[in-house]
Amino acid sequence: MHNRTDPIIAISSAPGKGAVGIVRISGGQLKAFIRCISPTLLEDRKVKFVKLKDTDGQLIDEVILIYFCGPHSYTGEDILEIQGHGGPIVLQRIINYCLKISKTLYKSHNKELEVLPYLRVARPGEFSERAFYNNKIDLLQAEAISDLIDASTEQASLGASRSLSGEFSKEIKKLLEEITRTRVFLEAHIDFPEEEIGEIEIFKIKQNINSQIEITSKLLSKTRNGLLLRDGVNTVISGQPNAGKSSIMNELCNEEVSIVTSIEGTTRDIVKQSLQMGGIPLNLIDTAGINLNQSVEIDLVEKIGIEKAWKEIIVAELIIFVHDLTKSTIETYKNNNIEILKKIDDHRNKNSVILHILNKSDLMENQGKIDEYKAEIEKYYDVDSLVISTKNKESVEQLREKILKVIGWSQDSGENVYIARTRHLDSISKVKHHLMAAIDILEYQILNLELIAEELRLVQNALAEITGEFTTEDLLGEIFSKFCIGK
Ligand SMILES: Nc1nc2c(ncn2[C@@H]2O[C@H](COP(=O)(O)OP(=O)(O)O)[C@@H](O)[C@H]2O)c(=O)[nH]1
Ligand SMILES: [Mg+2]
Repeated sequence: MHNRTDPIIAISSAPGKGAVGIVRISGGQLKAFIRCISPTLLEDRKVKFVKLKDTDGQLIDEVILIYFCGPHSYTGEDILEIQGHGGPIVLQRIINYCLKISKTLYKSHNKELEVLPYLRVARPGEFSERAFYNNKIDLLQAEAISDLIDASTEQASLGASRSLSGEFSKEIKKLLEEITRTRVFLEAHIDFPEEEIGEIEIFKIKQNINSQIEITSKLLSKTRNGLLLRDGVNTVISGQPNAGKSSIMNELCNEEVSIVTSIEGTTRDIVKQSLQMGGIPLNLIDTAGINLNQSVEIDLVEKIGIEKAWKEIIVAELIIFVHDLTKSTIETYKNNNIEILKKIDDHRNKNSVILHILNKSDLMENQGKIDEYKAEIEKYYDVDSLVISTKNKESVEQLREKILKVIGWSQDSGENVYIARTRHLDSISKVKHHLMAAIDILEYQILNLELIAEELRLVQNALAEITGEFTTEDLLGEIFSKFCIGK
């Protein structure tokens, strides 16, 4: 376990080559160190041009130094940024030089001291971890920094900036304050039982908790959206051969990523493509059509393709199941769909969603037949479905809208969504659960203030878990270890 106060050093710019590269050092006191590498003293937040020379006098690089005096820095400690030329070797040489300098000795009060004892290379995320422990940012903001760097769509980037600016934290803290107030009110009555709680007080507590449940529900749906923004949706296109799966894949991707032919079994391997839909990252996977028709000979390659398709279905979050309308009156076709969908239902992730797409509407002369099949499907599977034709741009657009709808993305919330993680969703769900339990005690059980107060305490913990005030060391370690080095 590394010490949390050791000075740390790392390359903070992106790996690879660039015009400029940045080495960053953070530590409690960097003044003595700076004196060794800069001929003159550095002022807080002022830049200085320096020729960095190795101990043998060899020029390492011409650099710019920027000093941020703690606590007014990213980590809350002293920070020195060394901006050199952006090559991996030269930046590594700067690091090696700093590590060497840190071991040199200087005299102070007739004692010989190391310039910067314990300077070491930083672990991933260690600068941000320090910022968190020094109360410069809370955990939500620290995570937002990492998410901002990783954002794969503009919407995700906006959502991360919003979290980083503290908007998400503010909502959590406001809810926490409300709950604390209700709990204090309850505890006062527990501590002084002679002041018996009256009808009016109970009504007030109930009202407070109900309004907190309402706030939590809104927060929950916002968080779900934030999660979509960050993690995207693993989407598998499935169905029997020739239904138009690859055509749908190509239309959604706006390019020919999958081969489309009228020959059954054209798609054998899985085809993956990442795209964004309304700002949501979608990992789209086209698969081999599932062939149950025993009379058709399936070759070994197609068989492997179908096995791969099943593996993707099992982990998918959205399954787009494509029906071929032109076969909607063929009994064996329909029975095969029933059998495949039953198997999908048995194997899929519990939280996944199935979207039924009825394709090739352009080939149907009789609208009545389409309506009939749609009604049949919706009744049998108890779901909503969408009729499309991949040959028609308008219906592909409807498909896009439908996908966003079934994954739970509400367009209007796109404007003020915060980026979120599964752990936030879990904690907010916990908050709602304990608030409901508190109401349950109030309404249906013998009035027990201690039990209600206990539920509210659990709510407080769950909220504090989100901002990092009440988060275990292990979890914190895990969160920061996923950051990039130098951040
Ligand atoms: N007319 C028409 N043909 C389609 C439509 N969608 C797909 N097809 C055709 O159906 C055949 C099979 O399509 P494909 O996308 O390869 O199906 P997959 O086997 O499910 O991937 C190809 O000849 C496509 O051109 C559609 O909406 N209308
Ligand atoms: Mg295909």
